[in-house]
Amino acid sequence: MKEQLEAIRLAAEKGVSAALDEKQIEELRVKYLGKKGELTALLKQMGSLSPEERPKMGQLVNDAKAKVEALITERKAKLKEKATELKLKSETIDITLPEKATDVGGLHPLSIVTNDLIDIFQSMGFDVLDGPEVETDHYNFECLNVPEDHPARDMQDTFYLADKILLRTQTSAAQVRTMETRKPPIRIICPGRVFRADEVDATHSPVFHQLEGLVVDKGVTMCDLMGVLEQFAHEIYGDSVNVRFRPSFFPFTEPSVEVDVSCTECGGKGCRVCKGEGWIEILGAGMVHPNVLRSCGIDPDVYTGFAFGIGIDRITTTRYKISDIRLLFENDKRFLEQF
Ligand code: 2U9
Repeated sequence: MKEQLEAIRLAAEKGVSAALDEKQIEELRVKYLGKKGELTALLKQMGSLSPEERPKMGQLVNDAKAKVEALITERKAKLKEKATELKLKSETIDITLPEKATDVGGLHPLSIVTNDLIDIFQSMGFDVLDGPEVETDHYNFECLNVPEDHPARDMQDTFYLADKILLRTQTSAAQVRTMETRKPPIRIICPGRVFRADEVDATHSPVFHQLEGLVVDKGVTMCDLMGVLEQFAHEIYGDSVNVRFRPSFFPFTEPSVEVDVSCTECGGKGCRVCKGEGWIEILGAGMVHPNVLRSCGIDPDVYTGFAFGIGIDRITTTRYKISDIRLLFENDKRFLEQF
């Protein structure tokens, strides 16, 4: 039995030190130490030994079991360490590798143009302000001298949300709110989204963008209006364009003008872009109507002012030769990536 024990112990030690993974180790543990294992079987044969030999042999088998057990534990730990080492090696990050290319976003063309307009007016000393998109009839129409029966108030033209609550049709409402709280001198611009119930086509959208400006002080004249807007036109279209002022009408300004620049495409000769006119309209403006100043608590006998409104979408489409305004609102990456 002693030789048998020695043979089993040697075979177990050989097997354990040759095992390559935890699965093989487990198989060996079952083979030698399990319930039906070879060493356990030896213990079961003890009954056939003499009472003197039994404790000696029992001790030898138990020693062999303990030794094999210890070998298995040691080999298991070693294999685990090796596996961890391999795993760490395979998971090492090579920080010298170039990073994966990612898509970098850019500014929307409307934002580019809005920022340019803001820069121009800020350099002339204008403050930039914001206002609510949901407005009241009072600020959007009444204070701006737009009478009750004016077509602009029609449900067809204005998005009403409730009685006398609407989506602003112009950013002037924000400027009225400013005039109520700030006293002259006032020099402000208000860029933002405005809403009109227009049918959608290549040149009309129910959501569009305006930048309106307002100057109020003692002694402000039409000459100030013309100087500021001529300077603006030259900054945005270049010094070579001609600027002209045409009489017009708006309820909130008197007198009112529309401002044109000589066609940037043909230089004024007449082409497809300017529809043969030689001129392109860029904005509307005028001296603030005395009724508007009065409704904002400013005495029109003491103060005068001028105001202007620029369609940002139109400046954007002409600058980038965009043939359809809808492209500005569709968020098609193929379009946006060009700016
Ligand atoms: C106050 C008083 C008056 C702002 C003005 C215009 C003329 C104008 C259009 C330009 C293109 C609207 O987006 S558009 O269709 N705007 O022609 N806007 S004067 O007048 C004001 C502003 C604020 C307190």
